[in-house]
Amino acid sequence: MDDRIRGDHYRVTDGERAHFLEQGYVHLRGLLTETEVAELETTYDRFLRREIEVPGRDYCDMAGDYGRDPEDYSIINVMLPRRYHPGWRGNVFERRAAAVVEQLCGDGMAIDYDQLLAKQPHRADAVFAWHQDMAYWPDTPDRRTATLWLAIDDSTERNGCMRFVPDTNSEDRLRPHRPQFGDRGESHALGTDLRPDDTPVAVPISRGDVTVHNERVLHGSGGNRTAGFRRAYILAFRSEDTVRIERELGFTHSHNDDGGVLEGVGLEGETR
Ligand SMILES: O=C(O)CCC(=O)C(=O)O
Repeated sequence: MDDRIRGDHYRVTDGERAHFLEQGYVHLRGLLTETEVAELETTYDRFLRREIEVPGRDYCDMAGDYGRDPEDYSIINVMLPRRYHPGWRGNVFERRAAAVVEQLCGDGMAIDYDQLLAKQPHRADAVFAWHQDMAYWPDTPDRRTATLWLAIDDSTERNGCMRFVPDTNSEDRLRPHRPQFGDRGESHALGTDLRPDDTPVAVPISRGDVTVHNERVLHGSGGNRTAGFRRAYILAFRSEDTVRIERELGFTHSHNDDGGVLEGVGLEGETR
């Protein structure tokens, strides 16, 4: 076993922490062992086969509108798996992720939401538009955020690994975003255009590795040009205070909530 792992703990180096704080993201190798990933994968695939019920729009396509036939989804998005499968709460990914987040962000952090994003094989259109997560979320005083993106499959440039534009987290203003597939009642995805001087970095990672990013770094991913799935399991942590404020607003990250989409948040013309 990797000497960075001790039970639920995973040791983050000073260099990795500095990379996260300065560039807005970091790649952490071997957060989970093969045995640990394989155990999570069993439940993950039950979600994909729809053996675990996920109601309404919490099972949707992030590369199309809500009306798309599930058989034709390009990026299967399962929102809030721990809500629909309580047996996942407290799993090894949640525990080890919490240890990472404490080292990157300090204490008083909580899971805000979890999510599965699976790109179907041979789907050039399984493109996740360039965005900053903050464009989707309410503004709150405590902006600490760490989103862990766990690779269930090796994630490569050919199957659509994560790409980041380093240091965009330190820009004063959020970029202007717009809905990608109709209005926000018809699909969830928001996107923004790259600027000529943006220099994206592709971050291929192995099964069991994570990338961790903050709420303001610009990121996205390309289509899947391979014969296999590109499966990711995501855990987003924000401060306990922020999560409390979100819930008071009725914002739970469920696409089924009335408060699931905040009108005007992050859209073109808004400055924050
Ligand atoms: O899985 C992807 O390709 C994109 C995920 C993403 O944007 C996120 O987790 O914030």
